[in-house]
Amino acid sequence: MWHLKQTDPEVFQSIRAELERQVGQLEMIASENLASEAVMEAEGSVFINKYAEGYPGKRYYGGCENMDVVEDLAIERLNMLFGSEYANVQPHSGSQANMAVYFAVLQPGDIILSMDLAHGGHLSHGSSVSFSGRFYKIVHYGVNRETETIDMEQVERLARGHKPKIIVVGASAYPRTLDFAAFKAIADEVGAYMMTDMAHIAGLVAAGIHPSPVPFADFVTSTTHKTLRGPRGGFILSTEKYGRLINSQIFPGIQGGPLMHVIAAKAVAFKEALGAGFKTYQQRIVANASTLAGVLIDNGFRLVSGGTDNHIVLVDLSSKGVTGAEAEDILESAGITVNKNAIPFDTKPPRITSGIRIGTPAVTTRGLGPEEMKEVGGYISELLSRPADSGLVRQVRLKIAALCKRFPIYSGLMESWR
Ligand code: DSN
Repeated sequence: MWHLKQTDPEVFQSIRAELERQVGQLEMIASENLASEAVMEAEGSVFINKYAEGYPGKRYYGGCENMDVVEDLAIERLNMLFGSEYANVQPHSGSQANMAVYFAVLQPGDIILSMDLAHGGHLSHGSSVSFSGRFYKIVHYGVNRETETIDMEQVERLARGHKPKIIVVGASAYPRTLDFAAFKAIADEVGAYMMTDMAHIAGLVAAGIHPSPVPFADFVTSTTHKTLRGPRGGFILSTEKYGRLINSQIFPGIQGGPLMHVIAAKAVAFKEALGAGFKTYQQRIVANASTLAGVLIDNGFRLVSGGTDNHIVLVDLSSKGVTGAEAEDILESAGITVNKNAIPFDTKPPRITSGIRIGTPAVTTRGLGPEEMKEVGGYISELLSRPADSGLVRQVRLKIAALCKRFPIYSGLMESWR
């Protein structure tokens, strides 16, 4: 990184400090992961210089032959990964993937039936502070107060009563399996489109660990950087029938030039996901989350829905005398990064919350397994049971540092950023 070090020492120093932070702590934010060096090389390549508005073979700029090769590769690999007919790999993010689907099939004021953000949904599924809540009429379903799993009777009742134009299935803080067939039956009954936003579980779906929405949903959207472990970005899957419509809504509908360096990195990540070790990796993510959940329950913590089927553990801290915000700070001081998260029916505001969301994709990428999850779960339990004990924080920090040394990441990068 000689050039950056010479020309911009401030930015060089920030990136090196971030590398050291990622190397020296346990990343347990459920939506984050550790992309491979190959993915990062593709994203940091000369593709960053190129405009390629349009689609392969139909560009508005000259010199796009290498762009076409890579975008075609990304599309082919993505369709192979999910068994889909059509893919668009240009969305800059999951929100823009969702926006393109809404723009494709909805008119302003149409009704979207989606999961409430406060129960684990997502901003772009109709939150009043997002474009989705400003352009459309939103009806929310949520989880059952007892089971804390999606209340399918409520979904059915709301769908029959409101006749939504689209039903959105997907969440950002839901630890249980989604029943796509049940949603599809409801969507068909009321004549609604079905869109699944599988951003969180895309890696699990690719590996066959979570049922696939592809056979059921008219549109499947996702990000590429969560369990799928690619660069930051989005994509849309559908059938050929909707291909032209979706393409035109992404470009020129809501985006200009595609980020071709990111599309190159997506292609690399999709190849990795098609590779031999990916299924085992996803199985280990789920096994690690399950072990962590078990340890927390054994230590007296209440988990939303009582456990997990996927990569997410949502912990209710309300009986522990510590808020989600405080827990996030304590764990971060000890070298474990998580995020505060509302639990269903939370009485605290979003910046405080009664819960934390813990995820296992990144620590599993590092190589931690169930034995280490027992160790880490023990530290989390101790820290949150004795939140005022600063000596304990220091002790755990040293243990986490030792664990990180045992499971190193980005060793080559550490050398090149010295
Ligand atoms: N912000 C992401 C998450 O943390 O789940 C969703 O977009």
